[in-house]
Amino acid sequence: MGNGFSQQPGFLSAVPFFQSFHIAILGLDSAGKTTMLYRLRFNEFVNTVPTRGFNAEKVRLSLGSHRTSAAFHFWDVGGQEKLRPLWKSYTRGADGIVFVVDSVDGERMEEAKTELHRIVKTTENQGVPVLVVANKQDLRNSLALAEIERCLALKELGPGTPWHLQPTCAIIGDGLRDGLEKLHDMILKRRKALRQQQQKKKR
Ligand SMILES: Nc1nc2c(ncn2[C@@H]2O[C@H](COP(=O)(O)OP(=O)(O)O)[C@@H](O)[C@H]2O)c(=O)[nH]1
Ligand SMILES: [Mg+2]
Repeated sequence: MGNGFSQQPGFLSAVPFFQSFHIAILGLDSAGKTTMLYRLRFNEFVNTVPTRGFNAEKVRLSLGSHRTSAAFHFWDVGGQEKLRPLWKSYTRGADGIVFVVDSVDGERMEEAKTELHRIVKTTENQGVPVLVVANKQDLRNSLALAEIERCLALKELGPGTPWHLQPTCAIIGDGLRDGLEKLHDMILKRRKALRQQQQKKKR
């Protein structure tokens, strides 16, 4: 007899589609990752201390043109050099990566570029969308977006990795929501493409 659901696709499509995403927040130490996480979680500025391990928070956000409610599980991982080998374990199975850079730290832009490209090229991360966050844009001496795009060689991430560069100020939250909207879009597009690929294989 079955439960009849299969004959009633209209019923199922009326149930709001619940989305859940696993997002790894990476970047050099002091870029503003933890400040961003707490701004998203508590909607206020939280004074941070350097992250030794990781912070994890679940944040529910309404995104997209349909204002679909989605649960974001953020993993904010310490960015000090000795912690970077751990990044791989947090990006395993991630739907998206947020890579935060300090827009004032021109000296370490090259180092940020190396880490970004390394993590994106890890086999398990192939095709995972990346939101590159140019943080601390409130500071007078912050680098311009075009300059950051060039320093990080974003165009070289290859056609296989969707990315978006978002200017932000994590202490007041400017740009964070717009950035997440973009990341959400990129993740949904990728999921759709993967589904279509699987269907093709089945045929
Ligand atoms: N001016 C400014 N300072 C920021 C911003 N975001 C973070 N900070 C400061 O940068 C420092 C490092 O931030 P934190 O979140 O601990 O960096 P993390 O190591 O990447 O987690 C802290 O003193 C923050 O208050 C920002 O957008 N603008
Ligand atoms: Mg931190």
